[in-house]
Amino acid sequence: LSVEIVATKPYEGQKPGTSGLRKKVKVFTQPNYTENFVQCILDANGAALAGSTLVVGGDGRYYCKEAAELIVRIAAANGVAKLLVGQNGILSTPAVSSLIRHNSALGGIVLTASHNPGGPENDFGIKFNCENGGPAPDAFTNNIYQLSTAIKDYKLVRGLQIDISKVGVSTYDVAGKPFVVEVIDSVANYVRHMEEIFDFAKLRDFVSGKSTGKPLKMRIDAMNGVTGAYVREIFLNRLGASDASVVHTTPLPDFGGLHPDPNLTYAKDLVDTVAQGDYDIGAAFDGDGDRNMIIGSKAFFVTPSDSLAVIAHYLEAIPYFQKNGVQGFARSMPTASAVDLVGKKLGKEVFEVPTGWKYFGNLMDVGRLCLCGEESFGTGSNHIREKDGIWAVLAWISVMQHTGKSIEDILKQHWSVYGRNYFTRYDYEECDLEPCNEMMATMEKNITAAEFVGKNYSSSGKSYKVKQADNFSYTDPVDKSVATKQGLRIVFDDGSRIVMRLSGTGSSGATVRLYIDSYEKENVLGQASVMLKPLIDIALEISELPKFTGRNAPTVIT
Ligand code: VG1
Ligand code: CO
Repeated sequence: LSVEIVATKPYEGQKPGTSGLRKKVKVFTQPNYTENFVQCILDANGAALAGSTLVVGGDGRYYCKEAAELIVRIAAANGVAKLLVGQNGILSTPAVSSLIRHNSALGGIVLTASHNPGGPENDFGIKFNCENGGPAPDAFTNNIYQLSTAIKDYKLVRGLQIDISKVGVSTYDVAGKPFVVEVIDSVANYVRHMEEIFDFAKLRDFVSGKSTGKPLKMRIDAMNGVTGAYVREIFLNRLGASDASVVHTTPLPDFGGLHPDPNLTYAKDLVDTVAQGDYDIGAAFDGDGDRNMIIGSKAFFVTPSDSLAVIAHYLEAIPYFQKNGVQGFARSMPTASAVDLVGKKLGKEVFEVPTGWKYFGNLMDVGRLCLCGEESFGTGSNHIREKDGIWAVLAWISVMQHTGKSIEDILKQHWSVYGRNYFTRYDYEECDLEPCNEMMATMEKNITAAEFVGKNYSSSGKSYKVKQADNFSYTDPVDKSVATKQGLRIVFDDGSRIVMRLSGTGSSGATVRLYIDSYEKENVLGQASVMLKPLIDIALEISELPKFTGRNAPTVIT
């Protein structure tokens, strides 16, 4: 087979966001659009690319298969020695991360727009993960973007025929050199990895009811995303849960019209079902399987910030940590600081990084971080370099088994020890970009003015005094790289916080995210929406959000 050089022209806007490049399918299917971006990803690897192994797979959304086949032809032409491709192009994001690490691959190309809706009219995405299994850091993605603005041609082995629907190894001769494509079972490696981390025998006895006399009643909703295949193998086949425990387990190109974003709005079906039934635990994942939502009996909601703190508290219940020890913890800046309190009590380092999993990788690589999370339903550990939805559910079932308590009781006990961080996030989706930029600029100017610190704000009988305000910037403790403008942040005297930033994962317009975090030592059993109302009103006043966006209510509350 021979290599063809195809002339092309740059497209504007091939700039990866918080987690890869995400655009409408119609954008990706323009002539050479995907080809350009893939070529730039490969070029960004420089000399390391020749003779390397790469992992390729995605969440099964519309255009995944076509893109995977295209990547095979472009990678072959660029001197890559071997590709590991998920069967039918299917691999969850955590599975890709695990595969990269287990195969000492140079990296992986993940085909997903994560929690964004799929289908011909909706979103597609491409993300590159590096050698450590984690999302490419800023310097790397900036390089991809720079290359995309100047690309003149890409390489292609047009005649390479590949059938990714069948597991097996194919070897090709590309310009005199062997090129290997191994189509792999999408779930086998990941399931093995989970079995190394958790005590599956113990969990099986717990789930089936052998050790308690009563089967654990669960409802696991894969929302027609990629986790379906993994969920069936792990919860049904390995842990012996009943068939009715899992739903929506067929990955579909348009997610069957569902919006696989595990939160109280988009996973409403799960929440309603668990609220009405006699379930012990409910869980849902996003399209690519890195996010998770955990709810207890009667749909008792566990905020992701609390979930992280509870898992941190009980890490000793998980064999992986018994064996490897417990290093530090971390959370993204907008995430409520519940885990900080656990870290303090256990004498562990706690890091606060910008939004996006790529910022956790370095700390894990040098052995300072073993557990981290984000308020956006992301939880994970140093077993891989991505957040991991199924891992989080297995961690929670381990905690339930270990304590013998219900999810609600676990939380209530946690709050009685540590106090409670009430937290909410308001999303204003698909706003016009210009007024949002103006709003952020105005607010930044106001909150960084000298007289802002010390100011008092009151609402509904509660008063808050500004202690600190800035646009968050972060210096990576390991490689000293600096990330600036990571979100506007107002911290009050009592530790309560208002955070505001624009999303970096949308495919059109602007999404404003407003995060509210308020700590209470004693008053831990209140209702979050009531407790946070005064601070929300203050945030809307300071930001003048209704004026700039024309919105009087958020599109999603989590
Ligand atoms: C969002 C979340 C962020 C998460 C990112 C990727 O980013 O807020 O915490 O890391 O999505 O998650 P943004 O820039 O839209 O706020 V995933 O599951 O979509 O890869
Ligand atoms: Co995701």
